[in-house]
Amino acid sequence: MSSSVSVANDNGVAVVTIDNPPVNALSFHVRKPLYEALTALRDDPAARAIVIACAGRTFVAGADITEFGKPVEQPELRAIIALLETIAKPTVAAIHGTALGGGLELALGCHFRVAEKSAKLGLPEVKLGLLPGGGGTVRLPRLVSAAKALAMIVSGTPISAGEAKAAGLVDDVVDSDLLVEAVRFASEMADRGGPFVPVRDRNDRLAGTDLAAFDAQAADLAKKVRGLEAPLACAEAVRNAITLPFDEALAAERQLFLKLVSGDQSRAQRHLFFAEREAAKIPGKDLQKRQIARVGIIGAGTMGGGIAMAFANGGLPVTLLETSEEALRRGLATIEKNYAVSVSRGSLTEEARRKRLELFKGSTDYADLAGCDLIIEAVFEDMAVKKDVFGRLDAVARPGAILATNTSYLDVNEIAASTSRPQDVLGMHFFSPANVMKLLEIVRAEKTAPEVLATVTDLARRIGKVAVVVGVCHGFVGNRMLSARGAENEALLLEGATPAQVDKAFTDFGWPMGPFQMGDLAGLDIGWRNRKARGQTALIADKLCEQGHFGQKTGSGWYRYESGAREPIADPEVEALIRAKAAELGIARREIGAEEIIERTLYPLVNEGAKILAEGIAARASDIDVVWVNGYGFPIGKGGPMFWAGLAGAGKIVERLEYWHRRTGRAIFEPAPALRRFAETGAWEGAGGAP
Ligand code: T1G
Repeated sequence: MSSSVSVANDNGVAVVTIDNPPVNALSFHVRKPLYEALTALRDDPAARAIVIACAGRTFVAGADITEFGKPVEQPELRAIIALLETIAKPTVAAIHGTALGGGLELALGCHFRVAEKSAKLGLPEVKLGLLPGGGGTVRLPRLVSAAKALAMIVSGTPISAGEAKAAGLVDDVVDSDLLVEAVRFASEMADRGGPFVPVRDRNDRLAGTDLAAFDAQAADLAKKVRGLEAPLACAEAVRNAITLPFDEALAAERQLFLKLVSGDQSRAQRHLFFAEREAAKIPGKDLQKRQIARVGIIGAGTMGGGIAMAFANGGLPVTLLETSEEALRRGLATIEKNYAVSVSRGSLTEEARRKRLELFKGSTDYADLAGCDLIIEAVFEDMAVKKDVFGRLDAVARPGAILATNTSYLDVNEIAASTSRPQDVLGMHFFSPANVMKLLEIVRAEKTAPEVLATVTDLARRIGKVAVVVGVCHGFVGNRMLSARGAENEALLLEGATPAQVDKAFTDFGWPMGPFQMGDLAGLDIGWRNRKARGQTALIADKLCEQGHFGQKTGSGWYRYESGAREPIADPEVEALIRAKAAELGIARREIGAEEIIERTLYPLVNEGAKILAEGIAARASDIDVVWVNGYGFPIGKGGPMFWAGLAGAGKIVERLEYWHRRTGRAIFEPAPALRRFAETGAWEGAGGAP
């Protein structure tokens, strides 16, 4: 056989082992020998049964995503599964790690599935803008019911081996010796004798499916997809499994798959899949990562408390430091309340809550941080306060401890320089709520040691964060580009748009909400305080704040809110204020369409990204995409601002920026040289490259 597929005979049971590190993806060089092995074993009298297993850390984690968009080499996965279903002797999939996508579909081609207790099984194709293309939408419902299959396929979330057993997806769950147990199972089946019914011919679970209930479930799921095609295609394919004969449903699945795989949304989501993994790679050979066994957090406010929870959720003990017992008690009480809410919502068990709270140690004494391997400061956003904290940290922290600041804006180099160990200092910019938001901007200061970056990037994965390393500049990558995206917001209002029109252009584009509704959610007073601190103004927003309209928390901001409700209601007083300001400034108002709104907000966003790339603040264009998708709600179906620029046409973006630059004279519209080069070459500088 080949290096990727080997066959052994264990007392008459043929064991076919796939070995294609790191995740046994079903690349062509696996599919071909696998097909040949199964063909040979089908008619081999020496093989009474067949077990398909994988070497390494996981069962097959799917088709090879890097092969999508390229000419398909035969045999395809579907042919291997069709072959499997012609085999009369019992076939068993031995599942460990993660059986995902094409991997689970391969297992569904077997008569039986035996899984290790810790295994996970799922069809996550929807997260790549696809649907299961190897028969998963037609075979899975035949085992677990249409409703369960719909939930699994539209969410893409894997289930545990235990849940899979309960659902009828796997036949046995074993604690250990998976291969021994799978061979024993296969041998017993062979002893018992056939006929062995392939999944394609098992219709009991589908018979009597309540189609109306199914359609209601699908309609409910469709509400949450915000313009993404794949979830809707997934629901349609599973419905076909209920209403059509097997082969017709399978053919329909194929057509839906081919349409999605060549579409922009899937290309965007596949780009993000690899971009997130690329972002986590720190240049430098054999970097010695440091041990992180205990974390210290300074400041138990909203950010400090959320950060502490993120680490406890990742299983790490946390020392939470505050200036007073009273402040500490307040911070710990908020954490306890947050966990209690999660338990009441059923997203956390009582046992897990208890275990996580045991990981917290409160203190008001800096000396208690001496045992921490990483200490993150989350205190008031003031340079003098930060320097004082880092000076005290420098005195108590053990040698080799990593010192991090959670600043959103301040100069991390200046903070590092206030210690005797700048090589151990960096920024860890969490996003609020820090225990929920996935993005972590890791800010590399001039002297930050590479192994410190590598240690913290690794740690980010351990606590379920998506990490991106960025350089030091005002607002780093995310907030700096956010300012560019928002620079025209007020001008658009003064010239004739309403907050609702601007927000609708954003939600139609695919954002969860527009800038004005987002402002009201976050609180307009935060931006107001920052502007005042930097001597900047915003004509209308400042006026609203002076009148005490801070957004949802005061019941009115850019919109009005019924008491306690979150639904924004257009406020005629705000529109009157805008009109009055425009008249005062002699600005003629006119109709402003969605296209113009997107041009004057998202084109400057891309343009600022190009500057950031050229300055080396971001190493790759794809890093910027990861920041915006995971931290600012940029629609995943568009791949992030830099990927989207390729889809939208960089030439057109440059042309329209030039137009607005000529018309307004405003610097944010002056096309950046890196954007012009992207328009010419189709490739962004840096490792990211063109879509
Ligand atoms: N194809 C190609 N490369 C893959 C891959 C795949 N399916 N999965 C992972 N890799 C690479 C990844 O890029 C990284 O490379 C390395 O493996 C380790 O991955 C017909 C249409 C399995 C849970 O969506 O979710 O089947 O950066 O860093 O954190 O219906 O990888 O080292 O060079 O993520 O331990 C469906 C995708 C495909 C699962 C492991 N399957 N993979 O996580 O490691 S579509 C998926 C994952 C399909 C069929 C269809 C995770 C993982 P590098 P990693 P990890």
